[in-house]
Amino acid sequence: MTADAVKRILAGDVRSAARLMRGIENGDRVAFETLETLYPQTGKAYIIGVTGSPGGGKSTLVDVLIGAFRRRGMTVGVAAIDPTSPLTGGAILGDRVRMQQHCTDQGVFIRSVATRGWLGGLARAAIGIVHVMDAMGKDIVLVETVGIGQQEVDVTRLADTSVFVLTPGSGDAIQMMKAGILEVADIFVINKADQEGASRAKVDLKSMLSMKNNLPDERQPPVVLTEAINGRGIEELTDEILKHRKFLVSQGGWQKRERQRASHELTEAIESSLKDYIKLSVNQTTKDKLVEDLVQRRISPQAAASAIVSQLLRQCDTSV
Ligand SMILES: Nc1nc2c(ncn2[C@@H]2O[C@H](COP(=O)(O)OP(=O)(O)OP(=O)(O)O)[C@@H](O)[C@H]2O)c(=O)[nH]1
Ligand SMILES: [Mg+2]
Repeated sequence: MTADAVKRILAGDVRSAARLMRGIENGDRVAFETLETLYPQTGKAYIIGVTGSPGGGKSTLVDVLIGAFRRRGMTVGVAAIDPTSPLTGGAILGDRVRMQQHCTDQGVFIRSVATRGWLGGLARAAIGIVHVMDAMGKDIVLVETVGIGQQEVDVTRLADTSVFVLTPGSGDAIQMMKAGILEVADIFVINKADQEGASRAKVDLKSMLSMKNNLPDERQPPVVLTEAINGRGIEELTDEILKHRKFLVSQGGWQKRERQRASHELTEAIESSLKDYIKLSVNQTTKDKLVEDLVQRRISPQAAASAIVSQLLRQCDTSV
């Protein structure tokens, strides 16, 4: 990408940004180089993660949140991350349709991110796409992911405020405890509050939260009831998000999250560089021979890996 394209992205140009994002999704080297040029211009956007179980209403919620932030004069970027296989790409289409009402608004940029098969690639692409939206000058970047598990924890590391969405009577609570969500989410939303059991779910969740081992000055995450389909509770949710931002800024927590994010990204970058290095450096004949040894049970996978790593380290030693 040219210096001109970088300039256009910084000025908020949608087409250049979309092209760069496509490159990032495809793992294109040039795209990642462009991202490096943009990196010094990032770090200004406020990143909000929206996670929760499938079908809980995250996209509908994001859609109405876009409206709420726009009414408060903020520009918004949305990265809807779809970890499902390309064969079941329905969710992406659904998101596009659902958020279509904003497609003529210059202050909104929506992008679906599909995986290219492996999770590490998804995380890397998602972070890259958030950086591009940040560089475009979006005040708020909303990141939507599906599922309960490790992935939320990862997205939480990426977000300044993480919002966890559950529904009445879905039995998500136990899963959440298992996945450690209670510890990492900043705001809980019980969406589909028009359905039975919403107030009960709120009481249960609040009592679970109060049983956590809170430090005396630790903030209790609020629980907000919403009906995303008709916008009920959205102003309150927006207020809570902005309140959390204020809290982070006043406590120095924003810088702390920025630091965590940078550290996480550094680890990812090291791992991905090492993977690339290993792919390029391990001699195919050596690998084939070790595979044969494994098949014949002459060596264990761990011992084979150690043999390769020692060889790589020796190569490094002689090259410096
Ligand atoms: N009754 C009710 N239905 C809702 C509400 N919010 C969303 N829905 C419906 O729930 C369904 C799923 O909504 P989505 O916004 O696609 O949910 P999601 O969590 O993004 O789904 P995935 O991304 O596929 O995991 C849709 O049919 C919505 O219309 C709500 O407040 N009340
Ligand atoms: Mg969705």
